[in-house]
Amino acid sequence: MFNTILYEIKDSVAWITLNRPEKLNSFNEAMHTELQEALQSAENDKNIRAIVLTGAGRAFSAGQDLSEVDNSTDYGGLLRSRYNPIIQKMSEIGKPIIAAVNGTAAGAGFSLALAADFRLVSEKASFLNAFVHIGLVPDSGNTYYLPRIVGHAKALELMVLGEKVSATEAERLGLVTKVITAEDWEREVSAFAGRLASMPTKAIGLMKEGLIRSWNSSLENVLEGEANAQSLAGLSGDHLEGVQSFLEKRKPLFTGD
Ligand code: T3D
Repeated sequence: MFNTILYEIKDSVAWITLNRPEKLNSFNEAMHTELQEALQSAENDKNIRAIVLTGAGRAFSAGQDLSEVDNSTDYGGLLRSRYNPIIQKMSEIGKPIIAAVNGTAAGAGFSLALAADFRLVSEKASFLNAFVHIGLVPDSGNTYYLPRIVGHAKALELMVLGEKVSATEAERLGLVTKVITAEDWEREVSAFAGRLASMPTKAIGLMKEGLIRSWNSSLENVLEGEANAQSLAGLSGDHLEGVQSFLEKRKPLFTGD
């Protein structure tokens, strides 16, 4: 039972909703703990084949709850114990994670969206690297993912200037899988999550792992990693089904096995 998030399972998709709308879904200690538990639960449940992370109300998340910190806060410790395990877990979960960015994503809320595998973005949403405005540096994987998505120069600009980025501009920068209108929001997010949940889950997990590994590896290591991953994917039921359905000229029915 959660107090700061909602956790629902619908049609093989786990929906995690950050639920402190009056505080723009900013992170307090309980929300960190509960998000960690929800992600773990979604990872453990083999019937779940996609995860949607979204926010209640008008924000995705405004990052750290600033009423919970002051000059005596051990920021490094807080990151190591609360934020970093969430970001690490998101990269390790072998299932696609969609950030359904319903509204403002600021500070660590922006970082959280960056750590997802896909970003569906409401036309009303915006991104804000808010850290600089309170004399902090981007954290929670922001300096890892942002330059990899938008390039070094643009990442530095977004970090240093801390200007609000609209959904349209974010799409232009490559931050967005798709911008969705308010009226189509729920239908399109559900359809996209459902589409991912019907795909070969093991192969998607191996793709996530391979992409992360490729950043710090030589070509030789990447080639070896791809060969290992393909050996695993080749043993999956979904591979068998993919080949059979091709030969039988029908649509594949993937089960995640
Ligand atoms: O280890 C560590 O802790 C370091 C880790 C840091 C990670 C971080 O995330 S640092 C960055 C923290 N986040 C921010 O600096 C963003 C602060 N918020 C804003 O800049 C603005 O609220 C927004 C741009 C996100 C939205 O602006 P706007 O005008 O739409 O809304 P608002 O009026 O500012 O906020 C609405 C309410 O939410 C308001 O409360 P009230 O007055 O109605 O009672 C506001 O105080 C509250 N709120 C918004 N953000 C936070 C927050 N309360 C606590 N913490 C927040 N981050």
